[in-house]
Amino acid sequence: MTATQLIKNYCGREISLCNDGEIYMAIVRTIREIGRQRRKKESGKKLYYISAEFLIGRLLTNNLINLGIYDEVKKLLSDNGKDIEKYEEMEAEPSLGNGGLGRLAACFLDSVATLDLCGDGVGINYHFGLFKQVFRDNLQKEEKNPWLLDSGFLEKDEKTYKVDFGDFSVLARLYNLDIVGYMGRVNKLRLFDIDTVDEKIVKEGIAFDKTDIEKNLTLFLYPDDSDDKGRLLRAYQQYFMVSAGAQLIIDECESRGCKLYDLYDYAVIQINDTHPSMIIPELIRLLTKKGLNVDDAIEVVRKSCAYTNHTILSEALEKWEIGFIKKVAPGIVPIIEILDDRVRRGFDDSLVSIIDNNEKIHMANMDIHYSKSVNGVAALHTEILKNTELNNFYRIYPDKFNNKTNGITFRRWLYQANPELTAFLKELIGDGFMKNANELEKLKKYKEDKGVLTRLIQIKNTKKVQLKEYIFKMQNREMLAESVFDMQIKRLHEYKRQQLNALYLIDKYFEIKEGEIPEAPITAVFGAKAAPAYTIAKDIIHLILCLEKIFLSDKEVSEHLKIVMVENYNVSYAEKLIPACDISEQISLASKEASGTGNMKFILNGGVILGTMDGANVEIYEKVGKENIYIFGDDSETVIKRYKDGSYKPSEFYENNKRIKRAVDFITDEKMMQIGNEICLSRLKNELINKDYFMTFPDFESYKNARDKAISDYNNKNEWAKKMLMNISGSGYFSSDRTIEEYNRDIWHLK
Ligand code: 26Q
Repeated sequence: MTATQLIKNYCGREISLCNDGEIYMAIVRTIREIGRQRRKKESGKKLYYISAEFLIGRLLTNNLINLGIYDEVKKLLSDNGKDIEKYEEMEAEPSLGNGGLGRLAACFLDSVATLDLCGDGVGINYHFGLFKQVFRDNLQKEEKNPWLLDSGFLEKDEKTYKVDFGDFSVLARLYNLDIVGYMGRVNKLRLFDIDTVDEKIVKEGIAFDKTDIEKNLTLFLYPDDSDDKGRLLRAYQQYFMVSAGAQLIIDECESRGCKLYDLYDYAVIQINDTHPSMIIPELIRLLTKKGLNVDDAIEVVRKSCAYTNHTILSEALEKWEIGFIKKVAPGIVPIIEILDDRVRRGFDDSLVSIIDNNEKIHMANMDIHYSKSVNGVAALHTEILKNTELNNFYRIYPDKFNNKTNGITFRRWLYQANPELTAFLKELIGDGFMKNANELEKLKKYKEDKGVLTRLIQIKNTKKVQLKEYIFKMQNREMLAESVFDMQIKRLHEYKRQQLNALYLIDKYFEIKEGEIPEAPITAVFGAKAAPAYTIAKDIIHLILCLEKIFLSDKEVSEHLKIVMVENYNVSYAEKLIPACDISEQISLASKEASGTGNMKFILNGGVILGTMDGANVEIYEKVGKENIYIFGDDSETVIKRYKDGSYKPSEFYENNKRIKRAVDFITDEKMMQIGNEICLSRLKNELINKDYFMTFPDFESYKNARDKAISDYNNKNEWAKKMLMNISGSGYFSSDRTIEEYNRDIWHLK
């Protein structure tokens, strides 16, 4: 049956007579039905991508595109007087992730299915997911983010698995979501939940009783872990995910013919950062329960697991107190002790042991010893891991370490987010790039073609006008479509340096007040959530929101400089923002951003990067050429050296650099105090002057110069459009199809 027939059937009567809810559900059921038909029988080896986050975004449009029925459905609806956009907007965005790591997992699942590989995601079905961000009194407030009822894509499975915690057991219930490859196969995202969870226990904002595990286990992603109760809940979540996941894997492999001692021929388990690391001891435990001896179980697991590191920040290199794990998952403690004992006997280096002298378990260390592959996510990041952070491990296992530079799915970040640009590219170079992203290079020959460059500018303007209208609708904020759209949209973190961006904007404000008008009006867009317990990050949001108000109410300033901070930045918002961006801010302190993937989405849509030589920016620089990217700031070697010798004194910069002092002092200026919170603002100011751990001041001047230059260059439309074109044509390498082909070639060996 065609999509048209299916939708008509599910509607049960004339489409034009149905209400929106009925039509929405008919589309969803049609997608599910066609998905069912495209599912393939599984045999042999399968990938299990296990992750605490899957930031998949809305599914309706994506699935219609990937099934190849978008145009058909759109026409059917419009023939009946309905606009497809309405149904696209009705879908609640699944709230199952936070940032880059979760979005990467989603892009990977898309590419795995598109490349016709057999592989599922494994994670948790969080009812309220990551919190919903609202702004009140220029502060971030957190609210619950219910999404389950308004999605329709999640399907309950009859499978359940018993998970034994130290003091009680729960039944893990499986839910499935179809992952539809582009003209490819259909895989699944497997999400575990418990039936006893009780949404009603969430009272004010996102506050709830953290001790009532049977009621709260799957409510939130990353519950506040600033106290022991919160940390304990995180440990329960992690063990829940890996125990149910391990049972599912063993179950499925056995049904495909696995005899357990050959598990690695049936499963490859990619561990996404350390959140799922307990799957290693859990699998060993389960295999020994099923009769394997410990030595065999360890070897089987080592050959089945692979670990990806996404950060070198110490906060994310998880360490669990052994006492916690004894309470949550006593069954794996003796296994972890055996694993640690073997390491200690094998290597005379306490830095590579699993359990340290403070009785803490270093999850990454366990991953590295007991998996077959360790990868970083961009060339620079992998080099830093090998040469500094994980050097002791690299010297033991040089062959395990490998790089897999991140990528993004072009289906969502080009075809879906920017149909106007996609259509134009097809016109120019045919549709070969849709299967082979490297064909975007063909665009280079149009570098001097005025007609092509003009069209690129027109498309960018179209996307800017669309965004302007959307933001007006959502936040009642006016934007000038003719201004430079400069964007920094990512998790809020000091190392990403939203504060550096804000200091520039304060400096610009002073320049304007002194009559120095920017060469083009500037709209600085921010989108960022701060972890609820991350005080300084919330202070930075407060600063940005206050600046937004001050600039807006100042007539001299507002026509030249505006800030727009979007509320509750998420994947759906990103799809609207990215195609409309002129300058993309990728300004992390060199050496700190493992890769970044937003950077890739921007260049694919003709946004020009203003950034440091960090993460994947380094590789983007190589692909697009130095005239087409604005690089500033100290490089990673300088930064690493400065940390080592402890020579950085922010107060010296503050005292000696007038611009820096003026901008920093403004944080507690009278104007700020009138609308801001004194405690937050003083705290932030002090932090900068006395600590500035992520070294914003040393990069300030070169950042200012580079940003001013970019804004001035923007005025030369033709030259700017050339940069856009070179960015688009150099972006093919950053397709997640390329990344997944490399994972499969080097690690997974599927098919
Ligand atoms: C750790 C301990 C306790 C609580 C929370 C966490 C925690 C939570 C989330 C640690 C890390 C994360 C998320 C990390 C993340 O998103 N990393 C990003 O991964 C992207 C994909 O590889 C990279 O492109 C980004 O550079 C990296 O920041």
